[in-house]
Amino acid sequence: MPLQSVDKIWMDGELVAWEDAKVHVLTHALHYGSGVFEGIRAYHTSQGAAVFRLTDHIVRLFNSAKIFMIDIPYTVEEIVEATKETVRVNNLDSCYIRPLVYLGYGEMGLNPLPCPVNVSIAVWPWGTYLGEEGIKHGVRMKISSWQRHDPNAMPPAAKGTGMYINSSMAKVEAIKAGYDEAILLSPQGFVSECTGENIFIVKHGRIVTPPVSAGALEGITQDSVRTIARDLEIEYQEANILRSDLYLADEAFLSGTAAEVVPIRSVDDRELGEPGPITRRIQETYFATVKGEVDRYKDWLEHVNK
Ligand code: PPE
Repeated sequence: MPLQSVDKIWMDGELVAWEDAKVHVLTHALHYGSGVFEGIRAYHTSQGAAVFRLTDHIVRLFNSAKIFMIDIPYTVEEIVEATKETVRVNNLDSCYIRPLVYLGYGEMGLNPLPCPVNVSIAVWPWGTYLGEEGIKHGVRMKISSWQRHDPNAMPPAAKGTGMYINSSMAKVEAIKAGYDEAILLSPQGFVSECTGENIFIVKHGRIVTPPVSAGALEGITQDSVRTIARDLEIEYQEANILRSDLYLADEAFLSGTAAEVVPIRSVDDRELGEPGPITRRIQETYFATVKGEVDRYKDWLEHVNK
């Protein structure tokens, strides 16, 4: 998806012109993947742009940094404010937001501790990640031959930049084979998640999603789905899922900030068909929520003009 440029990017406390937001080729993170990031979305609401669960995302950014022992030279509140400012100055009504904390220029080698820590926040307009068709009729999934991280090789709770090579390999494999997206299994053989989304099945009226121990990121959209399901009185459970559970599910869907809530129409060519009723209800409520149309979830929206 080609980037659509905007005016400014926040870099280490300053708003710089989009085309000047550059780094040195010896930036540590470029060589070793030593960074952590977030993916956030701002939506158009009746009170202007609002960032969905902004503070929760920034807290997770700090947690990712803690796991890798990266000291962010700002507070959560400062990054929250800087994020709002970046959306505001670019005059965007809705956009994707990418805060990035990365080890910068000045040191090389595998000891990251002496490296400078840099922070940037970029925003850009980003449409539906898996396509309009996908949102409406579901996406075709392939179980990847690549496994999700073993928790003792790479910590699934962290959104580390380098960890995403694993996702990219799975994505390429799926696309080359003619599918939309990949599903990764844990080293123990359980369903973990997708390349950048959590996964859910619906069986006998109950939503089931894999636990963190299966290597999935604790998704903020996943948590929103949990809350929405609870309020709609739909049973929701975290449990290990087998590959065959996907094939035999009544419904399945995925969730993530970039992807939002997307139905799954087939897994390894086993058809699940058009989106089912539970998937639809969750999806509709989620889209209404992010636009500020559901009163009980108004606190999830952090308005940029307040
Ligand atoms: N699992 C992974 C591996 C993941 O990267 C994401 C977000 C999720 C689950 C869902 O988490 P959440 O966004 O909190 O609901 N992936 C981000 C990056 C995607 C990208 O292509 O880049 C995102 O959706 O912004």
